[in-house]
Amino acid sequence: MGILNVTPDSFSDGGRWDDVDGAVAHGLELAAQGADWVDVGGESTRPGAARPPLDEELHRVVPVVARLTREGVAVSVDTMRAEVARAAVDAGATLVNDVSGGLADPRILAVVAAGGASYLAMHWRAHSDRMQQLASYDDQGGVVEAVRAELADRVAEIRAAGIPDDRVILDPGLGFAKTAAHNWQLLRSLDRLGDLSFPLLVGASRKSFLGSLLADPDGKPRSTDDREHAHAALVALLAGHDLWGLRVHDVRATRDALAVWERMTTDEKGAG
Ligand code: PMM
Repeated sequence: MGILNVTPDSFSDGGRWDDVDGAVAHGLELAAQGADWVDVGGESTRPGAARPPLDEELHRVVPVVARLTREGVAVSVDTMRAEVARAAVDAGATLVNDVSGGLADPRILAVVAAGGASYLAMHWRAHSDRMQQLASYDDQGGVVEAVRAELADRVAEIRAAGIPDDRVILDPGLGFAKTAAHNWQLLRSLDRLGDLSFPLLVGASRKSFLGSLLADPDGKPRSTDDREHAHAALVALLAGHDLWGLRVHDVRATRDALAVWERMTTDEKGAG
C-alpha cells in the first residue's frame, strides 16, 4: 500500500502532494511501481498534529480519490471521519483505513457497512495531541497482549455494525501511543496478533523509531527521508510473516526487498 498524504503537515511527505494534479501524479507513480493500493489521507496523524476541519479534509481527499479511481487505481482512504469515508467511498474508494478503528467517530462503521467497502482498523488510543501520554501497557500484560485485546474489542464493534469479517484488516498501529520499544516488541510478535484470525497490515515506513535507531552519536534522529534503507531491511525481515500488507512511502524499495526475500526462499528449480 503506497502512502499519499495530501496534507501540508505529515511527518514525512507533508506539503509535497497538496495540489490535486501533483497528488494524482504521485498516486499513479506509486501504482506503477507496484502498489496494490494507494492510501489517500488528508489528516496528519504525526504526534502533536492539530486536526483539520471536516471541510478541509473533504476538500483535500475527495478529488484525488475520484481521479485516481477513474485511472483504475485501487484507492483506500485514510480517515477517522464518517463523512470523509462516505464521500471517498462514493468517489470510488473501496477500503477505509481508519487509524482509530472506529473510536474517533463510531458512525464510520455504519458508513463502511452500508457502502460495501473493506475496513482497516488500526490500534489507537487517542488523537495525536495526546496519544504519547497513553503509551503505557504495564498493567495489561505488556504491549502485545494489550494491543491484541484492544483490537479484539474493535472487532466486536465492527461485527456489531454489520461489516463482514472478510472485509476486515487489522493493524497494530506502530507509533500510535507506542514508544520505540513497544514498536519493536509488536514487530517481534506479529504472529500473536495473527491469532486474531484477521489479515494484518503493518505501517513502519519512515517512522520515528527508525529515526531513533539510526540516530547520530549526539542523539539526533536520522531524518525521515534517510530511513528508507532501514525500512527495506525491515520489509525483508517481515516478508516471511503472513501479512496482508505493508503501508509504505517508497514502493519501489519495498518491492525490491520483497523480491530479494522471495528469491532467497525459492530453490533453484525453475527460478531465474
Ligand atoms: N500510520 C500513519 C498514518 N496512517 N494507517 C495505518 N493503517 N497504519 C499506520 O501505521 C498508519 C496509518 C502515520 O504515518 P504517515 O504520516 O507517514 O502517513
